[in-house]
Amino acid sequence: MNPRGTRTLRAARRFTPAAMALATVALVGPGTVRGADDSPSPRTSPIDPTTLEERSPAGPVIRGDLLAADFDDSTFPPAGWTYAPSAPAPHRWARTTESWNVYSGDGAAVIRWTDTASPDEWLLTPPLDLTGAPAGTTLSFWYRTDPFWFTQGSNAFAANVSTNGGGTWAALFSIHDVTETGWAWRNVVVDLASLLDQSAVILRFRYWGNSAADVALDEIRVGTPDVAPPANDDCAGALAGGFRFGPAVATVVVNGDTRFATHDYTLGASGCTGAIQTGRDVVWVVEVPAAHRFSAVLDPSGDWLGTLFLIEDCANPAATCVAGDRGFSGTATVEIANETAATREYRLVVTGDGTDAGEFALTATVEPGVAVETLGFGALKSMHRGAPR
Ligand SMILES: [Ca+2]
Ligand SMILES: [Ca+2]
Repeated sequence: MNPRGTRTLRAARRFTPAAMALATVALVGPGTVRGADDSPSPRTSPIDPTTLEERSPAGPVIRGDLLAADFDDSTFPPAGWTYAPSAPAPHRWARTTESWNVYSGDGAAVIRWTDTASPDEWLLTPPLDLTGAPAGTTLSFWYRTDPFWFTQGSNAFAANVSTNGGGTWAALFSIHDVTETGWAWRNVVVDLASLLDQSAVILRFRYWGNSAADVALDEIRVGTPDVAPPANDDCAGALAGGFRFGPAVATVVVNGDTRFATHDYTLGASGCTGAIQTGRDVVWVVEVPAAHRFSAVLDPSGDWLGTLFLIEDCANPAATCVAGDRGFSGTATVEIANETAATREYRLVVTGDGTDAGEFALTATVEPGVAVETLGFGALKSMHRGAPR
């Protein structure tokens, strides 16, 4: 519980000869990845998302009814925005289409670190009239960097607000407040309640200082949350709301939608779907009686890759995932046989490959049918009694 001490320790390590050698390697460019915990991360965005990608829990989807900048169009800065670069390219905000620097869509804004120039780059939104905007009006954006490189000197990445035409700025977000956990996409969500009487609100995305790291910026929205998350947005909601398959023998078809869910459960790179799950997710409780099996088929509607997996512990999905499927064939299927003499309980998580999300139909089946030779005596007894009601 001493972040500053941790940073100091890591900074000190960074200047040992061995660490410097690693740093030199790390700066070579594409293909470099972060090493063990004690070695420094690269300052340039690692390009291998299967090795490093992680995303902060996504908040609710914010509609861009007052402002939406996705950098998907080739115009930069976006129409109505203001940007006067102070540093030479590429150490200034610019549009990128590099997949690892794009959170969603076709493009994002990116700025490259430097130790020779002294960038102080202000990317400014058009003035926004927030008078009359509803309660709950929120700024949301995604950025990707390693906060470690902003923990020394006067380097910073920040979001600020001005209500007097840029005369003075107040803080909305600072990278200095972010826990140092390496390269990742992170979501910033700021309630703008204190600004709803202001008619000319300018937001600033500022990068300054040298010897920091690259920052990518995407999906900037000002508006209200779109739709409330579904009741089974997480394990607690699934349990409380009775979103449940089993223990009764049955085949059930339910419809769902992950687009307005939050992202709660991540498998990590070695997850049992064979991919990293970074999408919004919804959950069902699964009870499988002794000597029964459970299967589920996810059928996404529309153009998204649905993924589902079964976990035993919501607090530790990666370590307790017992079945998963990425769903490249259109549908995704999981199956588990309970070969024990007791009812087993799982959580079924429906999510998307990468950050995909959408509507879906889910067919879930609880049925008897574990091969007899694998059963213990208790399970056999349970089978003869039939399925619990
Ligand atoms: Ca984008
Ligand atoms: Ca969720």
